[in-house]
Amino acid sequence: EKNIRIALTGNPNSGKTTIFNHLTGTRQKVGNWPGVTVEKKEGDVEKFGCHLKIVDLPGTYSLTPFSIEEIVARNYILDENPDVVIDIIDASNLERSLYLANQLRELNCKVIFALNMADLALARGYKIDAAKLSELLGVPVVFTVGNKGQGLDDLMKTAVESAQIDVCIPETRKVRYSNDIEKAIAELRTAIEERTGPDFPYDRRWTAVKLLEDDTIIRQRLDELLGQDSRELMEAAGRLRARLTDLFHEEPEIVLTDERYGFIAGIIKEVMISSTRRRVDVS
Ligand code: GDP
Ligand code: K
Ligand code: MG
Repeated sequence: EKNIRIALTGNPNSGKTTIFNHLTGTRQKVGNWPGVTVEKKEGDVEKFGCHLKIVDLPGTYSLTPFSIEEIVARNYILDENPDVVIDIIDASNLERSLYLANQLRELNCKVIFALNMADLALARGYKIDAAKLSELLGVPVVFTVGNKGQGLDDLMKTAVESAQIDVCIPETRKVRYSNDIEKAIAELRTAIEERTGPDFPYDRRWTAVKLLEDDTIIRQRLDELLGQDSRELMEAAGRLRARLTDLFHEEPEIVLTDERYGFIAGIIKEVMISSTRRRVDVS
């Protein structure tokens, strides 16, 4: 019997816990993440002849390690390497959800999207072209209504299938930053490639991006993994950061974030069919 480890991610209130409860029923283990008072929920499910171990990660809007929830969620994905990550997306708030979704894609973990709250999206008159979204982002997409259990079988089937095939998101489907940033990423990526072997645990493009953003946790991890080589990488990253700051008059992490939002806005334009959109929010 095959063991498959599944992690649920998503923005707060996207329906993660609702879906987790539906999937695992009473077979749940509740505790805390090591060292922090953030709740950890795990559950075991037998399905499609597989043993599924499902973990409900803390809700976050991003994987930029600013909050303890973001750090816990990102560390889990980096260290535990789940076979598949299910990102629970609030389909009635697609644009907001895509920032995290896109960061998961950059991390190069295996990810599928649950477009949850499909009922609310429909009630608000949002029509989402799921096939297009899936094609543009290179990620399987399944509609769900978590509190009614709708779509969850389909979701689990897609998760189990994804976990068992060797796919990754093509580079052409990832965010392309502006030329000067791409040049810096390429330079740093080459430097990383020169100093790392086949057992280097992280995606190299992603690592280059994190160093350009001066991500403290990733700097520490590289220091532990690579020693002297990591100091050379930090120096290279420092030079490139200075060059980009000169060019953009802004720190690279700000520019990169802006460009990610630009990429997402472009995706939204292509997948939202909003001619029937009407406001139902009461203010
Ligand atoms: P979490 O913060 O991501 O764990 O979100 P929860 O699972 O706590 O869900 C937040 C709220 O959304 C709860 O009141 C759920 O009952 C509700 N909810 C979850 N999924 C759906 C859905 O597909 N449609 C609707 N209308 N409500 C949902
Ligand atoms: K909640
Ligand atoms: Mg929750």
